[in-house]
Amino acid sequence: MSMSNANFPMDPEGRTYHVGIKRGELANRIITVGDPARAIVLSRSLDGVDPATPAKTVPTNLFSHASHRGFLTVTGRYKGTPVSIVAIGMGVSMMDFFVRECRAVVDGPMIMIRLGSCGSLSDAKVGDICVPSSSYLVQRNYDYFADDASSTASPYILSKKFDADPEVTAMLVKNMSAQLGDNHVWKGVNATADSFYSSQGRQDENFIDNNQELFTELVKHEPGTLTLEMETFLLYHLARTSTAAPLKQESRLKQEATSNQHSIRAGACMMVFAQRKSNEFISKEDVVRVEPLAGKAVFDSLVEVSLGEESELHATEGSVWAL
Ligand code: R1P
Repeated sequence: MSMSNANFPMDPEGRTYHVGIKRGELANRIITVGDPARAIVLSRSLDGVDPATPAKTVPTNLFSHASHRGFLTVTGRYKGTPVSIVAIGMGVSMMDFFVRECRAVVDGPMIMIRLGSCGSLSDAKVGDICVPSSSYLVQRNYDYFADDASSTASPYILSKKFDADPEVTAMLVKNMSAQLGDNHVWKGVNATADSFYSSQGRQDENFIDNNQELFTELVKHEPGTLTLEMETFLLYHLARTSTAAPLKQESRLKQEATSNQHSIRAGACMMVFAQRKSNEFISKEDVVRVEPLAGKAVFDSLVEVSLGEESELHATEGSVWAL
């Protein structure tokens, strides 16, 4: 398919280049996951789904679109409210494609909540849920490893923290506790790493990583560090740097009145898959038990948060959830 506009490529139908969605296919309330299989599990909680739908299949009453770059979008309703699920794969680059391309095809305020998996640096056990109220970025310092490196800089660079939306975080903690019990829900700080291995302190004898002291450095940088994963920082960062909601023409005046607001509210929660202190990894049975419960808590949070009157600006006519 030919694209136009090198600055923000779209096809003649208005589909974005990577996520592959167009106006009318995406709700302004989105749950984002890494694994497409998780998106399909979560889609079973949406309204009107036939419980006999075969596993690994998107229910036929929902809209779904799989893009050529590996993004899967599912749109339907939860308790009557339009919601979308978008599986993005792994890493901050994929989060960047997701947030920017979804923002480009929806009018008005949006809420985006990530339901991911993570490693725990704290006492949170495999199968527990962590809800980060903020996140920082851990980047491999490539220059440190250069042949002519002369600096005494650290092999890993740790950024400042960016915050989640406090109301979304509180809602997630409340709804996760209702699904899984208070003693399985943890609140704290997340570290998003730019890789799964070296920047998360994994030891690999095939490479020079100089990461033996990384966990100590993370806790020194931010004592509340609970978790390590690969996307949340960028979601919080882009929400914080989003400009005022792009509204329909008739609402421009209202937009001017609220021009100092960000158009995206973000939150995240992660299931602990890897316990980095005990070196334990989650069982398949625990994933099957926890994923749908965590998904319901996120959907409940997505639809309970008020986006204000602008959230009704979507034309449901011509949109996939009006079918
Ligand atoms: C690594 O295995 C992947 O799992 C975690 C990390 O952030 C990374 O994307 O999250 P997801 O399960 O959401 O993909």
